[in-house]
Amino acid sequence: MKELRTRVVIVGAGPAGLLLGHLLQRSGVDNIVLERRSREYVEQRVRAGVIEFGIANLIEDAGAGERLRREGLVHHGVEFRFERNAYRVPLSELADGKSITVYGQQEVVKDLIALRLVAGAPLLFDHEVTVLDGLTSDEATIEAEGADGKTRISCEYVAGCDGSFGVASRSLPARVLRKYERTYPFSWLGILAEAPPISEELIYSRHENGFALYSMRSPTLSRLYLGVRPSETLDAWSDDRIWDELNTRLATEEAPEIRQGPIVERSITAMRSVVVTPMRHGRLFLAGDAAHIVPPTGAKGMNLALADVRVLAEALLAQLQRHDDTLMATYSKTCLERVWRAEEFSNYMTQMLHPSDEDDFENCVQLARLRQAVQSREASTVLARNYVDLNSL
Ligand code: RFL
Ligand code: PHB
Repeated sequence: MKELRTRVVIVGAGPAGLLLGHLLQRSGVDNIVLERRSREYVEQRVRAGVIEFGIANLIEDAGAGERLRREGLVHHGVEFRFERNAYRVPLSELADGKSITVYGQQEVVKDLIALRLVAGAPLLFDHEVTVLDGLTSDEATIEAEGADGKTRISCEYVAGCDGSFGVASRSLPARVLRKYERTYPFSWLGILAEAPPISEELIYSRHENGFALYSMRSPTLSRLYLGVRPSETLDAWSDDRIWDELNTRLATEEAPEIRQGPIVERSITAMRSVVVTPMRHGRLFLAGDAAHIVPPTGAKGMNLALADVRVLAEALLAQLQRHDDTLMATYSKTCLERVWRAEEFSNYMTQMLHPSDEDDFENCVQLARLRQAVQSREASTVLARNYVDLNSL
């Protein structure tokens, strides 16, 4: 077995783990990032696309925003469609001039990997962490398995940035762990299509047949989603059926039909809300999806993950450089207040936009909520502020 030592072991090279590794490295704190997948896999994994105002600044301040600023699409509004009408919520006007940036999560990941490789900092792909030990003793140890055998690393702290169902959250002892969960009776079928977007802004639509979302990645790539039943599989969704359903659900009196193009990626994702507490146990800190999942309707998952890292990097640096552990002591509480705000907003967006198959009372309430969201300045201001910058409010 190979034996290594470092100050912080980071489990997972998603946006959370990579940003944390970079922020620590930049301040002179040695760390090792371990990722169970290959570099190609994590760089191609299509996921989030909306970056909040304050999180785009965080990425830029970290020195990783050069391509994001050049290629990211800045949006000042978002559209809601229901009952065949379209309503624009002027995000920037309602949220102190702030905007969102549409830039793929895998592009953020590529940018952070490139920075790390230039710095020559250790980033071990194809290494799966299997054991976390010594979390409440003088030294933590982790074990990872790779093609070249096993590696054991001793360290002062472990950052569990290993996504949902990861080994890190499973290492919290049952007596301290509390998990809050909700599953929704929908999944999202997402596609990436080589077709120019039909709109300059995102469109969230509620139709009797279900939810639809029009998003994009670039002037030539569209990203679209359909709300489907959790039991559905991709075999039941031919390309024609996907496009027909998108056209039906996004239709208004005036809107043009969607531009179709080759579908280059497709997947179905279940919708869940999960919060794992506490986010710290001894030498272990959880960040990102390892600690919490939100349904994607609020576009908050990656933003939440990076916002955790903003707090965690500061807390670790205070301890490792100045022996000040006050920020570490409050890490879990500080993050969870924001996490629950994001859970609430994501739940609100989800419940407002996904019609129920069974409950017509619920459907009428949803429409009342949507009308209020787009017609009342107070309601649309709350929505806009949360959508644009919840994690930095
Ligand atoms: P990640 O990105 O899942 O990264 C975790 C990494 O850990 C690795 N790993 C391990 N490595 C070593 N040893 C082990 N034992 C390991 N176990 C796991 C994994 O391979 C992986 O590389 O978590 P992170 O960094 O916390 O980032 C969270 C985000 O990925 C997630 O919240 C977002 O993608 C959620 N999300 C969205 N978030 C937004 O902010 N805006 C959006 O518009 C948005 N849209 C979405 C989304 C998620 C979606 N899906 C597919 C879940 C749309 C969708 C459809
Ligand atoms: C995306 O572009 O992938 C996206 C946008 C908004 C969401 C979720 C996903 O709410």
